[in-house]
Amino acid sequence: MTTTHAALSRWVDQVAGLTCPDRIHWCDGSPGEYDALLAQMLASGELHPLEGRSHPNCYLHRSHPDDVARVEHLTYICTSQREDAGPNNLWMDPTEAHRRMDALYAGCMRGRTLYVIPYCMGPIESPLARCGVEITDSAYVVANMRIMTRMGSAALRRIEREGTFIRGLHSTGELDPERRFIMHFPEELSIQSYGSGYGGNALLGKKCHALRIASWQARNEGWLAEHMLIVGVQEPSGRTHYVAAAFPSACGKTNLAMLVPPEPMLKAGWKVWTVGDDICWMRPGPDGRLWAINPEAGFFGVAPGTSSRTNPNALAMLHRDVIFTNVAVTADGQPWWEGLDARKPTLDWRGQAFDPACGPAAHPNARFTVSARHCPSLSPQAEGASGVPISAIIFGGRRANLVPLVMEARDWAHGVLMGASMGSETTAAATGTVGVLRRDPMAMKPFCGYHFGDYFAHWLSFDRPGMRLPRIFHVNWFRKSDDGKFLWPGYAENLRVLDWIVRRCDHRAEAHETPVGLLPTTRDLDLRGLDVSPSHLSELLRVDSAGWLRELEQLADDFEAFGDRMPERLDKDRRAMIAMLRGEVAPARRTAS
Ligand code: GTP
Ligand code: SPV
Ligand code: MN
Repeated sequence: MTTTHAALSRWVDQVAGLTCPDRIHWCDGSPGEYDALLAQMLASGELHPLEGRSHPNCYLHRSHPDDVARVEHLTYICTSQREDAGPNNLWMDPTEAHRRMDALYAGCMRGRTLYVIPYCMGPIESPLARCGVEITDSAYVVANMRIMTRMGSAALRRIEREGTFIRGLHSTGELDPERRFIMHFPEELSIQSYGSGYGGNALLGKKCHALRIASWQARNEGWLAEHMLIVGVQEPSGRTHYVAAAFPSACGKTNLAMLVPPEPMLKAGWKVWTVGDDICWMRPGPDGRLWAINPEAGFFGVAPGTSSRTNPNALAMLHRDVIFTNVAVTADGQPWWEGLDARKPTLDWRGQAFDPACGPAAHPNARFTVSARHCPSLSPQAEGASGVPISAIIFGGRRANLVPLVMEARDWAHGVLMGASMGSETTAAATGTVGVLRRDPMAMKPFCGYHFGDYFAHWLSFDRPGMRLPRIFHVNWFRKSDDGKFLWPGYAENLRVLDWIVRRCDHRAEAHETPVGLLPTTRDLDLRGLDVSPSHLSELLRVDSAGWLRELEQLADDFEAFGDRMPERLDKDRRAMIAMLRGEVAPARRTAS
């Protein structure tokens, strides 16, 4: 297969001239091609077979031990003006970045195959979808891209029809952390990645295209590209509200996206439909609502913690047609990770005999790659060309202290402030220290392809006549007691919070005003059948004024660091909250809407 698209054909020739591959393969996305790739990787040892009766067509990939997560310290935005990348990104001059990358790419595919992967982010017929072409020398990347995107001939036909596409060039290189870069050129609509074969560093359709480059395009074109799951929350009446939620990496998006209602709510007729688990593209429709698609076609989910108790829908997908990365293996060849069950694995994620003294058996950022078609809760709307209308946007982080279980923003601007002030403890999804609190606005700190000040201003710009904007909420499933235990049971029980949220959207639930936002009391939540002590519940819904004053004062420094492009409105609202917390303005009243 080649192409009628002259510019694409020229680019492939030019990359081949630089990288000197032995072979060039244009990916058509067919089942036969996938099978051949798997067979080749099994032969080369890039994949290991798993037990075939319990896990048909499931394979294990062990990445290089130094290449197990995204590398934020090696990820750059290369714009002609440094200021456009903002203080939230590492920046490199595009000429310098190209010089470095060309040097790394020179001859790097000798002895290897150059794969050309045409792909579409979003349902292939959707006007909200966008295409790209990734060139890679990794068969593992091709196999993952086939699951995660609409890849192959149909995408190529769309690219030939439309003309435009994002150019992504990836080479595994030597997997040397000293020779590793993930470069983005938003002005050229291109991405260059070298030296990592892992997830978000190498599957360029995901974080590089669908967030960093897409967020840049979205700003220019009046839409939003966000690190959000999308779910349909169906009430017993049959009414479904679509909700988008931004939580940082490894903070619960996949789990919320696939939630199975707790027993009493299941019996009452509640149902949660999965549209997406990681990325959301939203655009105002003619009706003024935000319409959202999931640009992905599969899930690249965190394995540790996934069990029949926490996420039965995910577990149900993990028995066939899965690529596992960096999980452990049991004596009978089944994939295993911490939290799955009480068995003991024999091999750890490195492929060595498991020794509990040497750390967890599965890498904390071990992942599964599986097609969305296998998801038992997949929404019938997930393939819809026009997307789904969003009723509520939720922000949330991993906060052991201070931040209540749920609160609602007073208005859109206050919601933007809630998103901009999000903090979360770092996780194993990126290399670096785990468990450190950092500011992660809208869960986009690692993914916004431009200046955060401009990004917040873009968010604020949606508040204009004719728009019917979603309500904005903030949640925290991760509050801990003094003895280090979670106060809230989380997982399925999070539906009790979604219930309040969707009733708020329909003016069917009460809330009381506090300086930090609108909160429910225990009476406003449906807590029937829930086993949480009254003292824990009141702690979860308490507003700690002294703690919030400290938080909002610290926020001033972070906002200042974002520089003079920060919209004044956010700081004005921040100061107004401080005034309320100090009792200079009284907020307390009850509201039914
Ligand atoms: P990325 O794919 O990295 O973007 O992560 P994600 O946001 O999809 O996170 P995911 O749902 O995979 O959850 C990450 C970890 O948080 C897993 O170990 C989960 O078991 C855990 N987790 C998810 N939801 C909850 C919850 O409600 N409460 C608690 N305590 N843990 C949760
Ligand atoms: C994340 O880190 O937010 C992920 C995994 O979803 S990765 O694809 O590596 O970005
Ligand atoms: Mn993610």
